[in-house]
Amino acid sequence: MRLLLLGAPGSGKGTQAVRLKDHLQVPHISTGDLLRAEVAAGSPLGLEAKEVMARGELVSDAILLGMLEDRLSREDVAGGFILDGYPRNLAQAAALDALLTRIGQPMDHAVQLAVPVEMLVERIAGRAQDEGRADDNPESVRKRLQVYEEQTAPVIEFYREHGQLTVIDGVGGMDDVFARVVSALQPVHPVG
Ligand code: B4P
Repeated sequence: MRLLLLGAPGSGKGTQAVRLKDHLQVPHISTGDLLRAEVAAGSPLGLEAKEVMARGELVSDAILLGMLEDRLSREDVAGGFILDGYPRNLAQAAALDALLTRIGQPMDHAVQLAVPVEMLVERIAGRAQDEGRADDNPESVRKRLQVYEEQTAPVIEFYREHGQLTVIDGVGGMDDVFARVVSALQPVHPVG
């Protein structure tokens, strides 16, 4: 299965993707994790991305597409994958569409985790205390939410217009949200 997870920062994409990867037995591709690995390795790409991420802005589309093409060319995605964190703007959505068409692996599901903004802020503040991620400070969080509204929210409409979108209530315990996503992925059997 090829699954796209959409949602604002703090909506639980990364959290659910880790559970879904075990359930579906497919790799989890998080562009945030790929970028953080480059930053940790101190690669030229990581050095370029580090400040941009800390400010809560988007890293360049060209870098992201190159990284994604590279990751999707690996053998372990032959049986499917969970993509989390990409696309984050309409240009990335169009690039992903073209890439998946070219490699003959169209997306099966696009799932949005819907969470009110006050709860997003609360969750990220919790993670800031637990993990101390560089972009979880209040100023970057404000910027990330603004970038989400301006650039990523239109991506949700892109998948809605393509008839691929399922919206899931992302409020509740992690197990409850997981159960909702899994049930949305079940094939619908016509009655009668
Ligand atoms: P990401 O790593 O994607 O970070 P994120 O949007 O904050 O989501 P994440 O998946 O980590 O958090 P989650 O909601 O699971 O991106 C970071 C940065 O990388 C971006 O700002 C950008 O600079 C760059 N980047 C990444 N992709 C890019 C792209 N395509 N183009 C350009 N730049 C890109 O969880 C948040 C917290 O909520 C956790 O602490 C979790 O424990 C908690 N939580 C989750 N579910 C919960 C629940 N049900 N109840 C209570 N708490 C919950």
